Formats: sequence, C-alpha cells, structure tokens
Amino acid sequence: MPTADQGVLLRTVKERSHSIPLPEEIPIKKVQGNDRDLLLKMYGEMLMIRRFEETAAKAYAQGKFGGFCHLYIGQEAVGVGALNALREDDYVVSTYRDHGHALQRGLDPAALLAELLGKKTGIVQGKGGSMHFFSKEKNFMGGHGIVGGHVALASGIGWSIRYNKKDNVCICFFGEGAANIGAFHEGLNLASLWNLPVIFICENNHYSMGTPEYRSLSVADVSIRAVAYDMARDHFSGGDVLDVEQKVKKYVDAARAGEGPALLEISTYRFRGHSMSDPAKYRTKDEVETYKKMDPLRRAYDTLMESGIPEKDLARMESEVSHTLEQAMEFAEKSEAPPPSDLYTDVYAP
Ligand SMILES: Cc1ncc(C[n+]2csc(CCOP(=O)(O)OP(=O)(O)O)c2C)c(N)n1
Repeated sequence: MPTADQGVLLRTVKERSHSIPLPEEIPIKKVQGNDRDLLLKMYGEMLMIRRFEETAAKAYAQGKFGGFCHLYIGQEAVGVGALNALREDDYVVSTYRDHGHALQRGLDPAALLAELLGKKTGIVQGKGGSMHFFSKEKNFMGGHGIVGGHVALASGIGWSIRYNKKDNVCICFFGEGAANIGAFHEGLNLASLWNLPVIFICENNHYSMGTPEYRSLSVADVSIRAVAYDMARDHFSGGDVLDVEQKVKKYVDAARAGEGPALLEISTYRFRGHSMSDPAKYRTKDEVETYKKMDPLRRAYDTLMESGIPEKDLARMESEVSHTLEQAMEFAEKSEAPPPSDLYTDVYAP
C-alpha cells in the first residue's frame, strides 16, 4: 500500500461496502400552486409509463413478442422529473431501458407497442424493437443496446448544438454499470473540454444485471467521477418526482446559459428483474419490499391526496390511461408485420 510520505496519495476508500444502500423515508408534504399543478401533470406521466410497462410485460408473457425487454417500473420519477426540466426542442439519448424516456418525450404509445410487436406501424417500422425506440421529430436519439456507448454520442449531440449556435440541451441517461465503460470517460472529458450543453444522468438502480454496485464500482459514488473532468456534479434520490425536476432544472438552465455539462447521479430502484427473462434471485425479498414502500408513483399519489386533489380526479386519470393503452394495444395487434422486402431498406443512409 503506497503512503503519503513516499510522495503518492493514499487511497481514500478504506473499506468497501457489501450491501446496497436502502432508501431513506422522506415524509409526505403538502404542495400548492404551480408545484401542485406540475406534480399532477407528472403523476399522469408516471402513471402512463407504469401502465405501459405492465402492458408490455403482459404481452411479453403471452408470447406476443420476444427478444429483450427491459422495464422501467420503479424508476419513473427519474425520467419524468428530469425530462420535465427540458424544452420540447431539446435532445434526449437513452439506453435499452428506454420505454419511459420515449413516452415522456411524447412518442406515441401505439407506435411504441407496435414496435414491440415488430409491426410496420412501429416507431422504427418494427425493425428496432424494445431497445431501439427513436424519433427524429421528437429529438429522441435512441434507445441504445451497447452499455455506455451512447454517452459519447450525447457529447456529439452537444457538439452539434454548439456548432449550430443553438441554445438546446441534451440529457443522456445511463446506469451505474455504464460508468465503468471507456466511452463514458471519453464522453465526459470532451463535454467538459468543449463546454457542451449535456446533462449526464446516471440512474443508479444499484445493479448492473445481477451485479450489485459494490462488486463493480471502485468508488460507490459515481458522481465523484465528474471531479476528474472538472464538471459540475450532484447526487440525490430519485424518489420524489418534484424534487428531481427542481434539481435537474438547475443544471439544465445552467447548461443552456453556456455554463457547461454536469454529471448527476440519481438513486433509484427497478422493481422487476434486469429484463423480462431475469427472475432477480440475487436480491432479497426484504430489500425489494423496502424499496417498494418508497414507490415514487405511490408517493406522488399520496402527496396529491394530501394536497387536496379529489380522489375521483386521480381515478379518472387512471381510466384515461388504461383506455389509451387498450386502444394502443389493439392498434399494435391489428397492424401488419413488415414485408420481407423491408430487409433491404434502411440499411444505408440515402
Ligand atoms: C458493452 C456491453 N457490455 C455488456 C452488455 C450486456 N449488458 C446489457 S445491460 C448490462 C448491465 C448494465 O447495467 P447498468 O448500466 O447499471 O444499467 P441498468 O440495466 O441497471 O439500467 C450489461 C452488462 C452490453 N449490452 N454492452
């Protein structure tokens, strides 16, 4: 072990943790005025994501589609809170766990379900599937299957914003596992060097597939990695959607004003396995139950009730969401599969 008097720094991490952190209980507080309106809107958006994911899970279990399918259930407050801090013309780039981010950017749930089912009416004509949602019109730049690879793409998007002298911002989502990939470090380095308007959001759900963070991260706090690149950083809980929106907005506004990128680590938890084929036996029932008690969707519901929103208004939102999804599923099921000749289209850019 090197020592300080030999002219090298001592290591600061003396003992590694052998457990993942459990969520802190945050008391429910009343909200009013604009905050209450925003929370109501964001509750509806989280509800749409939760029910969409349940619809996708059911269709998968019924064998209506196969391949990879990574659900966002439990993490909704991160995507919804963070993306409410953006303008409509801003950019988003995501991972294979992209359903929630895509819905939040306004991609049509019917086109997304059709994509899952591999139909021609899907958001990318049935050729991408669950991991590759994309929409040029909505500046939703994917859906990417290579862990961490898209972090460098986000810096490329940031560069194009600066080059074109626009005042947009790009949010890039990834998991803590991606923070160990080379492209993450390359992306952060260039974003800071060139002062790019990119907010890197690490959705730390504490597991990379079945590997807990204490077996993959040399330093448990991912946000500290920003220090190496002279970048703004923050680390907070993703349990309260309003809190996430307010915190992320600060960094988005700063990036838009030319103050450069930030690395934000937002703690969260996925209630399901890594993907539909993962029974998640590496987690204890107690751990899962502890996190479920802090369900961000339930928290938003309870806060709204506490803040005087009538129960019937929330029930109406629930039935509107189910109606939209029923129609979306019907559309997806009735749609045609792409013809075999589609194998030869979209291979090269025109
Ligand atoms: C470069 C690369 N290596 C390995 C994989 C296989 N893989 C898919 S998801 C995943 C775990 C990533 O975990 P994390 O980044 O924490 O995101 P989470 O799934 O928890 O959202 C791995 C190893 C991959 N897709 N790409």
